[in-house]
Amino acid sequence: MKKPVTITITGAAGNIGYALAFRVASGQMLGADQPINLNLLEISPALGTVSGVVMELHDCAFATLNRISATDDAKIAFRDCDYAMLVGARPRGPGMERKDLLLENAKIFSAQGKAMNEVASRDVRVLVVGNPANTNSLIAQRNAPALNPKNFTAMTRLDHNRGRAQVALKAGVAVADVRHIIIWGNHSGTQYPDLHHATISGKPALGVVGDQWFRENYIPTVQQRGAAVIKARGTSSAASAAAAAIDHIHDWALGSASGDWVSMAVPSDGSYGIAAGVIYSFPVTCQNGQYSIVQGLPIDDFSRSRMQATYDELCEERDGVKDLL
Ligand code: NAX
Repeated sequence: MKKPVTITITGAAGNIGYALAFRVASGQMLGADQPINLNLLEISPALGTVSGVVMELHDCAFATLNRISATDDAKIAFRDCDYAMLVGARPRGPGMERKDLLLENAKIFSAQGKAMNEVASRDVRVLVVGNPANTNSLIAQRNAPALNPKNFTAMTRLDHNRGRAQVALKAGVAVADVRHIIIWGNHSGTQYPDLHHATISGKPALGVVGDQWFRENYIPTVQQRGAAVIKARGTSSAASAAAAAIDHIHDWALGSASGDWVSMAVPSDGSYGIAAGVIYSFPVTCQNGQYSIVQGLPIDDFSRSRMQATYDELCEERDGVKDLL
């Protein structure tokens, strides 16, 4: 058996946390031969609920679950943590402006960044799911100067998976036939789901689905999918978000599928004219526990303007929390 890895999930009593913890504990993320120490972090009022999640995790008797703990103390939850899945965040309350939401969450992610800086594994890999995910990831990163800045990422894999499925549905093919989807930029309504490089069974996807459908249906459908799920279900995406979080860490740790790429929001290295340091979603491939931004894709004027709009929004978000960076 391998040495156990420690995974911290924040917001474990919430909707996504409940869908995520069991799949992580059962080995679906890092493999059936990888023992897991699971640390669940919640706020004090949710400790009762999370103790029920711990009971159920024990009751599953997963062979991969080595040890489990739940706490409201970040320094306990992140101790020696190898993977941090930061799901817990403050939801937008009635009358709350986007700016207030940004600031409330900024406090959470700066505190968690500081705690990881002190106690997490020096090689910890961080996935931020809680919104606004890209900016929360930036805040955590800037508050953890002793850790590798490249290891702070945010989740756009749900958008990527949504985009892939929409193309498969439109073309009447299996999801596996659809490759090279890209989500550029922010996990928000400005994200740019790009089909210019996508293929369906090896042929250019735009030739199959058409440029008009791409611009008028596909882009808004992927951008607004979260709102559509809330409207239909009365509550936000949970199982699909958990599945995407598992895909993100699985591929980062164990490698992405050959002959394809995935979307991850990662600190820019200046690729595609995006200023270095901005946590921006790019197409990436993963190998040996490292991701690399796919280089050299041609970008036309339409794509460039969409990529710029989502970049501008990220810069605005960053300016709104600059005191915490
Ligand atoms: P819930 O409100 O059901 O759960 C959030 C949980 O986080 C609660 O149990 C709460 O007590 C806990 N929490 C709050 N502050 C915390 C802190 N400081 N430390 C630890 N735990 C804390 O929300 P849920 O539906 O699970 O969504 C979680 C987050 O994911 C939200 O911010 C949501 O907007 C975001 N999403 C991000 C997505 C993405 O693709 N990046 C998609 C799905 C989702 O909308």
